[in-house]
Amino acid sequence: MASSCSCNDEKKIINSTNISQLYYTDLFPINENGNKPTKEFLLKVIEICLDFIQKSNDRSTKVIDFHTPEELQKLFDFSIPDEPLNIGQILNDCRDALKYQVKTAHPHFFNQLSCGLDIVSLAGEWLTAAANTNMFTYEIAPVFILMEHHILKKMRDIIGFTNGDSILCPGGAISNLYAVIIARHKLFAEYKAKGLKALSQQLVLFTSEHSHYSTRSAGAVCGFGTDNVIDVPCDERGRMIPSELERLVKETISRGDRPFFINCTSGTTVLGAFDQINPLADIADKYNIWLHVDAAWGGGCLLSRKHRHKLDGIERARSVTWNPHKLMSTLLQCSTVHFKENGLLMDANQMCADYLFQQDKHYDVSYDTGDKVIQCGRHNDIFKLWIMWRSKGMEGYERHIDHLFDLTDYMVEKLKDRPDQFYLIIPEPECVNISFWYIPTRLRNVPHDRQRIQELGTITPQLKARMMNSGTLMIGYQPVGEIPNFFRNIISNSGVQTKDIDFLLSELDRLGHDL
Ligand code: HLD
Repeated sequence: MASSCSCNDEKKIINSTNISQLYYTDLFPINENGNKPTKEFLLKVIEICLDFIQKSNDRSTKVIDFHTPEELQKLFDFSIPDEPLNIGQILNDCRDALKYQVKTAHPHFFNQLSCGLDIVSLAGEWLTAAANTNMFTYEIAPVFILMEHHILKKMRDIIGFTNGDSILCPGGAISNLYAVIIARHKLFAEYKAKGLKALSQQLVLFTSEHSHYSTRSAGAVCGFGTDNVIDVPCDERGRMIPSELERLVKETISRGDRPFFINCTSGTTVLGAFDQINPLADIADKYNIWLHVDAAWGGGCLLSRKHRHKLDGIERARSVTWNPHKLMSTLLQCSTVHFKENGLLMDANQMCADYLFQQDKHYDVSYDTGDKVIQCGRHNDIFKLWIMWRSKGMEGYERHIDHLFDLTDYMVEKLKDRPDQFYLIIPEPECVNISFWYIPTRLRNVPHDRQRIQELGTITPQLKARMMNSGTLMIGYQPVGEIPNFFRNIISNSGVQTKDIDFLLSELDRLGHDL
């Protein structure tokens, strides 16, 4: 560590034009005079990030430089050395990490529910990292706690909850877990102290067969067991069938068990289906069952006058999950859960740790939100949402959502124009998920029977492998129930244009016609 931390050398080091030879000890906070090298180092890191962002927005670059895990272990030095590495090496490490990273902001990346990179939200994430605070008390995060308060109230207003409470969570699955915990608390408040013995009946949860696996996971985590999370059949568009739900609820009651939680999905992960909330809410009311709406994916539609109707009846739910890091394009992660009734989160989860949540502080301790949650420390996920929302305003966000759906319509039209090459599984998608098979030349003029469907299911992962190896395009695939592997294309990057959809279709044909 030749140049590190020798105070006599400090002036020489700081005046040096080559920061590569410096060490972490020459930067803040070890070097209290480290302003200049710290600034130079961070500006270089920003340059590396800007280069990555510029390439991600350049359609002539690849989406991915794919290597197998074995190859990447050889290409990249993951080891921790005994001796400190100099800043030059640290900058190289930063560059290399991004070199092999998938460009999820590239307009030819259609692989995940969260695509794209909003620049204002990114600025928010950078500022958040600089502030580096924990979100458990007002004491150490006053501005960000009040920001959460305002934005979460705004989101509840948009949902149609006139009162209530909310919290930001690490991901939609945990948001859904909170809903189950709070529903259980509402029914059996003594569970908190007495545990499983407090449950006088077997509690049963209902969710559609197409819903996210997190309701099942919450059933396992909360002590009900996955056998007591019942999959409700769906119609051909992937929406829960209300009459099937009622049949299963009645069956549960006749067994002597207690139906207690209905998870209604607004935007299923694969097909993008919206369960019809009102008929499910009628059943929830009739049998006094907690209704949760998992709008992790589709919640963004609430910002659009054109698409909001897909969530009609959402205000009848007792809880709602809504992830701004999906349709709203806030940087990962940003996930919220909202409750119609105020006070339940605190009541269910409060542990009153007196080294954090002292009740005799000199301010209103209801702003110490850390005692409402099961996780203690919370990352600041609000600033990147707040600043992005301010930059767009309500109008800009509506345009953002409408643009994604307009492009989806465009792509569906183009697929319908080429029925020899593409087979749409859901002809009229409800969300920005487009489910389809690509048909290679040899399967074009054959009947669409079981055998062709099986072959298309085999071809799909082969075409995905070609995409990854060529690095030009990424689209996800999966089977659903009886339907073998098919592509699920997601348009959630507001930078995508019609020319990118045109590229997607011709690139699939270029890569796959001879399969
Ligand atoms: O469960 C999730 C599935 C996906 C996806 O298929 O892209 C959650 C997310 O994405 C996500 O972005 O939080």
